[in-house]
Parts: sequence; C-alpha cells; structure tokens
Amino acid sequence: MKKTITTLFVATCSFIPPIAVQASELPAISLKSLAKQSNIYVGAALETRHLKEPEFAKTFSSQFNQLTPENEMKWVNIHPQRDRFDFSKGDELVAFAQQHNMQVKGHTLVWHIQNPDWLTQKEWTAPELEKVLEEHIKTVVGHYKGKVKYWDVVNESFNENGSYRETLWYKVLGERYLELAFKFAHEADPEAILFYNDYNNEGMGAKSNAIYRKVKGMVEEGVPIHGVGFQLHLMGEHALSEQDLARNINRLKHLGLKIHFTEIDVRIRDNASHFSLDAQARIFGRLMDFAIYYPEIDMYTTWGVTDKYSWVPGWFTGYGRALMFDENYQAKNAFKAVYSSLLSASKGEFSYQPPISQ
Ligand code: 9MR
Repeated sequence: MKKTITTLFVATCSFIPPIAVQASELPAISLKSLAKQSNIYVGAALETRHLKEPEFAKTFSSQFNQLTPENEMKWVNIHPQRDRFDFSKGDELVAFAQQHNMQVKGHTLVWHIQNPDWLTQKEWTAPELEKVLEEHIKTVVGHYKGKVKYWDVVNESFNENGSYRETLWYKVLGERYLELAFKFAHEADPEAILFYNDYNNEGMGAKSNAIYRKVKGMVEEGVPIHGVGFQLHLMGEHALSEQDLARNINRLKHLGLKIHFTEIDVRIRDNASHFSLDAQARIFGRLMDFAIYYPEIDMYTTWGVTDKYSWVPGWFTGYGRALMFDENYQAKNAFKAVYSSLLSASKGEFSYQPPISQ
C-alpha cells in the first residue's frame, strides 16, 4: 500500500524537468509522516494571514508538523507597550498548530530587530533592563507554557568576525544577557527546550567559533541551553561545504547540544536557468541527509512555505524562488529531493555519510 502510493510521486523525484505537482496532487504519504519515521520535525515559518489562504493552509498542514511564527511573537508585536502584551496572533498560530498536531518553536525572545520604540528609545540602567528582560521572557514563555515546547531564546548575538554585536542588550548588560535570557526562560517553563539561533553559523569560521566558545561556556556553567539553531539562509549558486558543516555539528553535539535547521531557504537569481532549481534541490536534499544522519538534528524548518510569501525578494534584489513550493503551490525539485531522502531512510536504504563522521 505504502509503496504503491509513494512510487507514483517518487517517479517525479529526478532533477530533470520539474513536473507540476499541485497541492491537491501532493503525495498520499506526506513529508511529515516520512520525517516522523526519521524522528525529524519538518516545519515552516508563517504568519496568521497566510493561513487564511486555503491553498496555503492545506499545503502547510498536510506536509509539515512544526510551526515557527515568522514575526508575530517578536517584541514589537507581542509586547507593543511596556505594560501591555498582545498574544492574539501568537495564540492563533498556537491554536492552529494544536489542531494539526504540530510542534511550535517560539521566535524570538531576544533580538536587536523588531523591537518596540518604548524599548529602544529609552536610556536604561542595567538593573532596569534586566528587569524588563525578565518580565518579558517570563510573561511570554509563561503564557505559552505547555503549548510551545521549543524557543529561540537569543537570536543573532555575534558579528561575522566573532565579536559581540553592539545591541541594546549587549551595550547595557554585557554578554551576560545571554545567560540571563536562558535562565529566565527556563524558570518560566522548566520543560521548554531552549536554543541560541544565528545565520552564517553552520560552517567553520570566526562567527561559529565565537558561538561555540560561548555555548560551551554556558553548558559548563550549567546555564539551561539545549541547542544551537543554524538558520541557513543560503544561495543556490554556492555549494554547501559538507565538511565544515559536519565539523561544526560534531563539536556542538559533543557538548550534548541539539542542532536545529531553523530558517532554511536557498535563493536563486531571477535570471538563472531552470538548472539552478536542481542546484537548489541538491542543497535542500543534502541538508535533510544531515538531519537524517545525525540524531542530534531533529528539526528541519524552512523560512516560509511558498515562494509567494518569502522574505527573500524584498531583501535581496534580483533573487527569489528560495523555498520548496513555488508561487502556485507546486512542489519544486527541492521538495522532491527532501522527500526522496526521507523516503530512502524510511525504506532502510539511506546511505549518505558526511565527509567527517565522529
Ligand atoms: O521573515 C521575517 C521578515 O518578514 C521580517 O520583515 C524580518 C525583519 O527583520 O525578519 C524576518 O525574519 C528573520 C528572522 O526573524 C531572524 N533571522 C533572519 C530572518 C530573515 O530576515
């Protein structure tokens, strides 16, 4: 039964001419059910407005089992005034996730972007800002206790050269704002699984070294941090360095940390040929191979569902088509590559091994 249904779909899983697969023609065995067999959540970031579109809601709920709020749990939206929280949108997303048996990863408790004016326009003393941080984290994490299991606690603390980003948090509280944030989140929900999240941190380099040093220090001091997120906003024209990715994963896993792929998208030049979709698919597929190979990687999240609503074209002029579904909700080769890796794992035929495996 299982084999017959999937064979129909897998026949289209080559890297040659993309065959249109409408959302209504998605494989009977969903991506999420295959991923579950490999103990991986497959997720996407989105906003409440997207769920109002039936094709979106259908594609998302049929294929994914994890949800990250793209914007609606960020400070500017959830904490618009110092003495007022607005959980309405966040609650809607959590309700949708519960209805569809999905995990939620809260995003994000500390960042330097999308903060309200009341927070950024005031000169804070260290004790005042620590109190504000504590109130924010404890109120938000407390509100979602038992409903949001995973949190991006701190997002993007480091510059490319490994120095600390000069954010409000760093300037007033110093680097201990990270320890404080994890401690407050853990106090609010001792069951929650807490992550540090960043971009350009998947390989080896000054930034990932700095993150490694910091999380190692926190683990050794008993700070409740449980994992590191690699955002993975990538470019289709750049090959993935599998060796570097493996080395970085290995050192983090030896600290006892989990690794999540948190914001995957692979952007393509607008004028690139259709072969670029194959290069993109290889990256999506290889990332899933890593997730299958390493038990420490149990979440594979794309930063959006469809190219129709991706943040990419608005931020990178001349680039787009970064996700697994195109603007018409047709599954791209990227989806087929991810599906095909999961299918081979479910059949016991998975054979990928990273270049360095320890
Ligand atoms: O996708 C988000 C976009 O809608 C917002 O305008 C933007 C504001 O900076 O944030 C985007 O999401 C970011 C995420 O929260 C953190 N990592 C980078 C993501 C892409 O910018």
